[in-house]
Amino acid sequence: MFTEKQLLKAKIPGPETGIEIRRSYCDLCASQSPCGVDCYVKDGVIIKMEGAADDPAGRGRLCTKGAGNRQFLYRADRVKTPLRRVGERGEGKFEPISWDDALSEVSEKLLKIKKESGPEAVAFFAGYTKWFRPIYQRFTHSFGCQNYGTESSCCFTSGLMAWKIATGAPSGGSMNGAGCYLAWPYNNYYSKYNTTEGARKFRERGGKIIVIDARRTQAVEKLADLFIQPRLGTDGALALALANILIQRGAIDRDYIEKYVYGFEEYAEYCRGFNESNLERLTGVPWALAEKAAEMIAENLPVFVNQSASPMVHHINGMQNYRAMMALSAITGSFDRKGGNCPAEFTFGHQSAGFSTMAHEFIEEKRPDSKPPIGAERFPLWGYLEREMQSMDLPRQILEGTPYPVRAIFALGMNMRMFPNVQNVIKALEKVDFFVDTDLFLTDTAKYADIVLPCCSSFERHDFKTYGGGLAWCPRPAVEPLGEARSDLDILFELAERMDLDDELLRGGWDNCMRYITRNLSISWEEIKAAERPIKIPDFRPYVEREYSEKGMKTPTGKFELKSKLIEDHPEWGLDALPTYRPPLNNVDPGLYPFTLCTGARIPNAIHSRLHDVPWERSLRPHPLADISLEDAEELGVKRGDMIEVFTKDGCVSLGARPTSRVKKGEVFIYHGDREADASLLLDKDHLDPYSGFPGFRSTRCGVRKAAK
Ligand SMILES: Nc1nc2c(c(=O)[nH]1)N[C@H]1C(S)=C(S)[C@@H](COP(=O)(O)OP(=O)(O)OC[C@H]3O[C@@H](n4cnc5c(=O)[nH]c(N)nc54)[C@H](O)[C@@H]3O)O[C@H]1N2
Ligand SMILES: Nc1nc2c(c(=O)[nH]1)N[C@H]1C(S)=C(S)[C@@H](COP(=O)(O)OP(=O)(O)OC[C@H]3O[C@@H](n4cnc5c(=O)[nH]c(N)nc54)[C@H](O)[C@@H]3O)O[C@H]1N2
Ligand SMILES: [Mo]
Repeated sequence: MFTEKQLLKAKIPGPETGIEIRRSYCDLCASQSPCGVDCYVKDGVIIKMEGAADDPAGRGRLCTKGAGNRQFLYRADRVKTPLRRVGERGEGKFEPISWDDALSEVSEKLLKIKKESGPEAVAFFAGYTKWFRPIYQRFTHSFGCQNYGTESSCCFTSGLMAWKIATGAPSGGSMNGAGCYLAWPYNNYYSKYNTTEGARKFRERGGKIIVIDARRTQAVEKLADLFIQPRLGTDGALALALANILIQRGAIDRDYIEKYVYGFEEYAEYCRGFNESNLERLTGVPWALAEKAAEMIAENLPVFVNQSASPMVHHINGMQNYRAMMALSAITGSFDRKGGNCPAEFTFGHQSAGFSTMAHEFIEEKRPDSKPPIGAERFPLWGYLEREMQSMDLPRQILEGTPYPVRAIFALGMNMRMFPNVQNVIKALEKVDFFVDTDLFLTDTAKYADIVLPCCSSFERHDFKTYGGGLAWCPRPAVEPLGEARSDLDILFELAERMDLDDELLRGGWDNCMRYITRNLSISWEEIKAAERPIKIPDFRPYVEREYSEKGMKTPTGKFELKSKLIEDHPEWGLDALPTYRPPLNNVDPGLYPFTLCTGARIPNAIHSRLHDVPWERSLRPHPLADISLEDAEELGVKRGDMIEVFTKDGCVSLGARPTSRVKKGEVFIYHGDREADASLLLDKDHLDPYSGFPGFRSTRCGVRKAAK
């Protein structure tokens, strides 16, 4: 028998120790369908966390980031009360205030600005965090404007827009049933660890994997049957060349194209321009390798194309490159069949779970007839398709006041380094009349706020989650919120009440909203809420092959549009209807800036601006590093760990060099959330994709030199 002391030391749950296991989830990255976590709770404190074995997403595992959750949650510098700024913006001097004072001040100031300058003078922004989004968007609408915008202005949406214009729907599907997985690009060992098992099993079953990545990554070593390494941001030219080879060799699905594809002839003609004579010059990829890839695709249909949320679209030509890649799905007849990319519908937020909810109606019901959202004029395709703020244009609009002035920002978790050119974002934060930020920590961004509201982590709140295969779950708090922290939604509901918004649902709180959102289901909100674990929703409808194609796609022509009718019909937008290719780099002197900079390729131990201050995570990479090629390191005379400077026309950062054979000569890779070597300082505020508004985070001309001692 063990003594109580031994049991406690081993953290064994039970009546002897008073340790209880409560199920919660990690909200660090996959916040749509996150990894379940078993929290070992003693006296209201989480003393241990483990991946929950029966969880549909994590299946018992936690990644490098997830393993640091307890240190993240209990960081000593959690903000525990609302704060009011008493020093200069950015200085970091605040005084604690009561919730009552904080929320009165927020509602009074926002209502005053609304009265003086109209509801559009307030921008409602959210950073990475996604769990509250449908409710937050409705909140913005009920306030009277459409200036709801998020981190999705530079993540995922550009690809989503590409699918929407081609097929009228978001894309789902999986490699189950595929012959070939086009991992373009894919390094989930770092970015989405819980999905790598699926790729490994796919390959074991005989599936072929082609990894197309600007670096030789872990995924290349573990999974690739074929590896192609194009230069950064040149993927569009490669995709068009692959299409050209497939078309020339007749390795396409004529029948599918005839029935379901629009614009094929013009597209095929355009693809002819990407051939043996220019491919290597445009992309760095030898023609023979492209031929090999095309053969592998043709011999292993259907092909499933990876839906990368960022690397493909973090370029000023990103959306067009993405369209060129997706086109391969259509011309090979892989679209809308098992093992290919399939049309899907969002269930809640951006998660497709195979059943529908009323989330869309919930948001749209209160959409006001207000001025167009920020960025809609500058990025008309975004404005047309997304109908929310293109947040990349927020700093500009604040500073220039056109097409209308913006005087206040209300933010849930804003990180100014998320945007290109943080210098410019700071100018905007200094200019606004009122800035509220809600966060767990007093971040460098929150230091510019007038009021900081303390919010809680996933372990301290209720939530609603859905998972592919028709599952839904309503996690409950594992512990009470730290200090006076509140959940973001509780803050919004209380503000709705205080601002007297004309919205019964919001003023009725969480259950009221969720009852509305789930009211079309044949299971009640109360039943979903009562379940301890994710449960199957009876309304789940399995995917039916080719049903969507046969019914007619939700595009102007009813077909998969290789040539966009929508863009064709709007010549005033100045955009191309075909997935045309143009080079990614900015127009500065290549003599001064001979390298190409990629900021943001994921590292295992950080997520954007988060986890850098979590000791376990930080210990894995104590100082910011730049990956450069062995050849460049030699030419620059730098060894591993030597300090180098990476500079652009906008700024300069110093960081350690990490010479590696993974990287191509002439390219430099740095991470983007470090405050000591802030990638955002290096980026041009106007280096943006005219189709989507997405920044060219991953292809900017730069210089590199050895730092003076
Ligand atoms: N240069 C460069 N920039 C990039 C990228 C890149 O690759 N390169 N990637 C882009 C992409 S893809 C993304 S998704 C964005 C990331 O978007 P960011 O918004 O930069 O993401 P984070 O830094 O993870 O989180 C922002 C803040 O949210 C706070 N937070 C965490 N949980 C909560 C919560 O529950 N409520 C509230 N209110 N706050 C919370 C965190 O403490 C943090 O301060 O960055 C983009 N920016
Ligand atoms: N650990 C960790 N995990 C994360 C995040 C994090 O910050 N940290 N962020 C989350 C978020 S918000 C997102 S959006 C996802 C992104 O997840 P992923 O899509 O996996 O994105 P990355 O790791 O940035 O890029 C994948 C690969 O793209 C390559 N690459 C970069 N630019 C190009 C290019 O122009 N062409 C080609 N062919 N390859 C290129 C990089 O070398 C890299 O190996 O990760 C999520 N998961
Ligand atoms: Mo992202």
